Amino acid sequence: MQINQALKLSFLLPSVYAQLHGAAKTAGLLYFGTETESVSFGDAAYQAALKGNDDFGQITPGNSMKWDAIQPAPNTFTFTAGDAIADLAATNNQLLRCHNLVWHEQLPDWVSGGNWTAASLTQVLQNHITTEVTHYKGKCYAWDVVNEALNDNGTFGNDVFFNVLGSDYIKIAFQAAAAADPAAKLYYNDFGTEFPGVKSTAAQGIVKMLKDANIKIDGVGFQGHFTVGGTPSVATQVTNMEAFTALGVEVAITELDIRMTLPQTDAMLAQQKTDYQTTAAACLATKNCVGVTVWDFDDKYSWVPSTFPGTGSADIMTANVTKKPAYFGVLQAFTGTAANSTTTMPSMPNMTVTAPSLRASSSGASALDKPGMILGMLLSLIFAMFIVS
Ligand code: 9MR
Repeated sequence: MQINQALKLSFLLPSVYAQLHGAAKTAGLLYFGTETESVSFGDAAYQAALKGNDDFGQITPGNSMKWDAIQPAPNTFTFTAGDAIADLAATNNQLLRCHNLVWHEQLPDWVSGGNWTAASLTQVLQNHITTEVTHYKGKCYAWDVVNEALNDNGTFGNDVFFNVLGSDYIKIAFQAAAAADPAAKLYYNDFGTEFPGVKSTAAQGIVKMLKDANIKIDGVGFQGHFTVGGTPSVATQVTNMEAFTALGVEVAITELDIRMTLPQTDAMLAQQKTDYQTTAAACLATKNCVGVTVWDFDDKYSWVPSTFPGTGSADIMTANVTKKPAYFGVLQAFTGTAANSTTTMPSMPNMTVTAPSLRASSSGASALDKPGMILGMLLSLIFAMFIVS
């Protein structure tokens, strides 16, 4: 074998790291991750994809840490399902985003239909948050403390918390969470806030309200439940996210999926690829956007078809764990490879030079500081020397 052939081959080896989480980290993000749930525990192909290949460095429980799962009856706490996801993250060495503490959905009737005074509901809210956050203390990179508090027109939703406590319930929730686990990043999480408008402005108002009251809030999550062809542009998403980071919080894409009207066509899959790439690139281009989470990676477990009948195929892999064009759209956003390529083997120059230049890294670390990349380069060198000798 000629030396130049050996060197060419050796450059392919680090592309083992060019899977989604590895590529996200190399580009300067903290993680690429996915929502998951225990319904998939017996699915060997899914579990292999979840933990293998360096695709997912972070997981979020879809349901098992929500109020109805954790405290279905007054003072009856059931952590079994949530613990299973926390244990999975630990086993797979994945970051855990914990989701969520206060939301008007998946809230048991004893809370939503209770006859509360401000004092009694405050006590219930504090007890729920303190007990749950304490239980998972040290395990959650972040908590979605309050989820979807806003209507589309930017006013507060009329749930039991707002009706009894006004917007103070948000302050009470963040204060309780901060006291129970000071190290966890505390997030406000919502949808329809991914682009400038009244709802995004109102979400910025929540950040300001907490900051003005000296209450800890660390981040804002943009869910990103988009439709094919309806994803805001990179510039729109970056401008929007920067309005939040300017307030002193980090941001993340927390529930990305991009649905289409069925049956799917090649054209829609191609547009979906562009849309995923757009959103991943927007996070990468935003200083202090820490990561991207998809709301499951495999169409088999998507919430979309049952909620929006006639639509689906919203995830980056098919129901039999085959990578769709959208997978490669995300990968290309992180590696800086050509938008029309579907290769899993981006070249070294693109990984080391192009991708980091896309992002003003909050950590200031260059791609060459990353352990995975260094290991990859060492492997390449050893491989090249072996072939040549
Ligand atoms: O994925 C969740 C699904 O299994 C539940 O049935 C649904 C109930 O509303 O919640 C889904 O997750 C939601 C998340 O917690 C908050 N943002 C919207 C998500 C999709 O509905």
